[in-house]
Amino acid sequence: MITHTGLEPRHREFREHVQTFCDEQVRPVVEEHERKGQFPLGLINELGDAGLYGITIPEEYGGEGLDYRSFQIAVEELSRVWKIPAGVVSLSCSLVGTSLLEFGTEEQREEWLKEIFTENLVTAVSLTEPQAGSDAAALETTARRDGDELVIDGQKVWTSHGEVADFLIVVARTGEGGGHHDVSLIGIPDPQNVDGLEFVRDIPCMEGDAVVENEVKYDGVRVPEENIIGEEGSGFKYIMRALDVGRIGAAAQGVGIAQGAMDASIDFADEREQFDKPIREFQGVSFKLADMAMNVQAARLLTIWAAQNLDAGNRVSKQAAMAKTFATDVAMDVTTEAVQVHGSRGYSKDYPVERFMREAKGTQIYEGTNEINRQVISNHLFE
Ligand code: COS
Repeated sequence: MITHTGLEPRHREFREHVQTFCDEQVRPVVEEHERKGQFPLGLINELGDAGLYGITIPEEYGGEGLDYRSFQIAVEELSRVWKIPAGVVSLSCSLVGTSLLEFGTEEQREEWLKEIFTENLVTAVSLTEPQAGSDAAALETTARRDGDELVIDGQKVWTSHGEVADFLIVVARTGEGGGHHDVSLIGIPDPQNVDGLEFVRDIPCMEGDAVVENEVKYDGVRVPEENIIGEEGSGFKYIMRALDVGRIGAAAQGVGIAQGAMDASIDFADEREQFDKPIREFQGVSFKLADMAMNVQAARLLTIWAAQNLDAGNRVSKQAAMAKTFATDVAMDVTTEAVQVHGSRGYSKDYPVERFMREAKGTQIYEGTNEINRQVISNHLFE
């Protein structure tokens, strides 16, 4: 049965559960963490205890065994309050979860995937390099064989959660072929205690200091050759496939951020009075709110469509790119207008909308810039 909210009862209950979690565990800690520039490590355990970490990971590997529709709901509702925990959930279920679940060996799933989601471990993926961002296949980090070990050398940037991660996947070249054909994914457990692996710095970001984005140096890092995830040389396709899922996560973040900014704008426009009436009675404000409502709902429906396609077992490169691009562009527009509706208060840090605006900007860039995602969409139009 579909309810008037468009949610099946199980998804409606799940959404209420996430909202309760956000009210009790996330909302009270956002301000302090943001002010101190502290990554919310403690929240990850609480997410796990509440069944909100390994959402799409099968129960046999420590997850919740839920669908991507639930993933979309959780990431959206968390982002509506604070994007950082939503980003942790999204990355662990998508880039890391998908890579291990779909392409890892049974041993890797048993050993790594299960531990990540049983112990609520923080995960990271080292893909982007200074000269290989949008052109991901141009990466230069190498993993050369030495006996039954791999020796990894290179430099990465934008490794989210790197310095707090308990498990990391590095994307590196394991052959001489060039292009995307000799790229492999390599699992590195306990990356904080690996010789030659250095988290050089936490890149200061527009989003704020609580977010962790590392520059990472790999200087002769040795791991067993069994740490290659799935087939050697297939890593580029694996990470592209995982990025399809990650882009649905980014889309859900965009929807949540936009919804959070819209909620705040509605409250503010109702309370704030100028010229003896609430500012929502001025068309200059009320039309902004109407546009926000239309665009947020359109972005949500596109994201749900992408998630449902993934649940149906379809390849979702086009759908995920469409949802990601549209929803994150909406997030940027809505948050910018939300600051405007709040006037000078919106420009201050006393209200949450300036943070939503900073959060929105990142979503247009990570998980593939919106320009690259438009390229992915248009490529699929000619198939
Ligand atoms: N799922 C499965 N396979 C995929 C895929 C996907 N979503 N996307 C591409 N592939 C495969 C292609 O089918 C192709 O395989 P074949 O060699 O068998 O034909 C191979 O991967 C290479 O694809 P393509 O030629 O399209 O690769 P490009 O080097 O042109 O790169 C883009 C494509 C630009 C789309 C890719 O580099 C990209 O997404 N860049 C952005 C990177 C990004 O999102 N970074 C953010 C990281 S956040 S951790």
